Amino acid sequence: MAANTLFDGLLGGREADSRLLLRVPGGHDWSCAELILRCGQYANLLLRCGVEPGDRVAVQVDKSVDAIALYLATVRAGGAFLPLNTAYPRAEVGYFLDDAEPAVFVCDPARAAEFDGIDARLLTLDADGNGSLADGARELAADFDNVERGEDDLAAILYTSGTTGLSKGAMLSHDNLLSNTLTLADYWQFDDTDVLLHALPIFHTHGLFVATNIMLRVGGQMIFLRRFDLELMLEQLPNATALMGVPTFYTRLLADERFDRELVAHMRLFVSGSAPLLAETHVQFEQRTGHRILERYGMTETNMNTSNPYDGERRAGTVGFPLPGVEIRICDPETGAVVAPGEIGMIEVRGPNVFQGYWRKPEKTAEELRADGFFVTGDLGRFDDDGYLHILGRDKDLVISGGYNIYPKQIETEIDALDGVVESAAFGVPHPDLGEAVAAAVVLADGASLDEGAVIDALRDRLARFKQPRRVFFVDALPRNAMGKVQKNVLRDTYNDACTS
Ligand code: MCA
Ligand code: AMP
Repeated sequence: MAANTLFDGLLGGREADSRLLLRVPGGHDWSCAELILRCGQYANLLLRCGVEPGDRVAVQVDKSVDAIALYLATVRAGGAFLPLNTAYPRAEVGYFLDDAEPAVFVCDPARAAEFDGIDARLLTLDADGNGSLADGARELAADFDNVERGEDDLAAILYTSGTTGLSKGAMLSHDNLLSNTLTLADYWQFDDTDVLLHALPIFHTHGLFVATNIMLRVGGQMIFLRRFDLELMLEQLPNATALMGVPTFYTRLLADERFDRELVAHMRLFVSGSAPLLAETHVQFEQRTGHRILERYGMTETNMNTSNPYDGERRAGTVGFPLPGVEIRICDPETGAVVAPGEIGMIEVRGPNVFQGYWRKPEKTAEELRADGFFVTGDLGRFDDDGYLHILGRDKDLVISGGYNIYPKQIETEIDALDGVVESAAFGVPHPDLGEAVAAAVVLADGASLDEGAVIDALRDRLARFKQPRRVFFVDALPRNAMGKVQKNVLRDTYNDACTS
């Protein structure tokens, strides 16, 4: 069998492993062997569809075990897996299809008509595993001789927005993903006795490359929920040993009195990431459950960079230490020089986890990936005297809402395009459930009569719901500094309680 770094590292040689891998409450439970069989059929279908090494397979489907099989099939077939948030409307998906030029695009059957006439081969897959993907694969052999792929070959492209407002495809190699999986599985002490309650979406790093890859690698089980559903979470927590989530998971659980010490007495680990976990949530969680949440820090371009320790002190409000094999330095954002110990600066990362660059954007890659291999994260931080990394802000203009990253520029571009709008500024405001939510300040042309509802309505087909402003304010002029730059901090202060009062 030809070597395929990522697939071999996650599931290699386990074709006969009949242990349960994925438990789907109310649905079918999957053994490891069954997953590999389905994956083999999908890989055969992808080759029939003409997928060649390095080709992109773009996927916008609901969370399901079949979607995991499709991810693994793409990797085995030598392709680059390109998952897309199911919340993206046609207009947003169009950008990704144009930019990535996938050989195959898989979407929900209910949305297939929206994609009539696209250049890629169109297949469908619904949340229950039905659609033309399954139909086409059903008669195909499950045996599949992996397409040979080495450490540096492309395994996935994940889009992440930039300050320009347009998303860039972060190219992740087989070894970027596998090396991080091995490091994390070891650092967090996962093994085949673990049962992970999996409620994250699988179109982002956290749910796919952290949670899923680790569990595939160690041969533990996942209880696979379609989404975060509080009742199901409370029902399933007693069956799990570990949970990975964004801070909203933890604040929602804490808001329910049934979430108590007894319910999670047997749990081994709670991991939080993708957005800052408030120190008060950390403290409240420990008081309620006796467990200390383990917070870690990562990015689409780098997978995971730092983590609080498994055995040592998990320090609230910090993201812990650089992971083994990962180097972190703090630099002056202007000059790039390393700052004095304890000083605040730009967080830069180097290691086997750091991506290969942005898809077809060498100039963007050169801006963010230094010649010596350090990646400029756009996050500001400092190390404390004990070596814990604190994230203190962002140099990049970014809103993190419920763990989803939203780049204001994209929202501003859409609002500015509306008739009657002179200019706009989008910014984050505190939100009790989502951490932050998007608000916008808009300057109207003389005589224009747009109101808040009309602006939000106009964005409905243009932007995913989670990116749409929760509040829109009309102003005579945007606050600017002497350089003419919009002062988002002033807007944030002015409208600080827009989503809390
Ligand atoms: C849903 N809505 C949102 C969000 N999610 N709005 C803003 N931000 C969101 N994150 C919208 C819905 O469309 C709906 O709109 C309304 O808010 C309420 O939806 P609700 O049913 O409460 O939402 P939900 O389905 O329960 O989802 C909330 C959630 C979910 C559980 C926090 O967003 C989630 O699973 N987030 C995880 C994101 C994640 O995996 N991030 C990792 C990225 P309406 O009411 O108008 O219909 S990877 C990453 O960041 C890095 C690499 C890392 O370090 O991990
Ligand atoms: P993404 O755009 O999805 O790659 O998200 C990466 C960004 O999420 C990072 O650059 C940080 O700004 C943020 N992030 C991830 N984990 C944490 C964390 N534990 N604390 C604060 N911010 C985080």
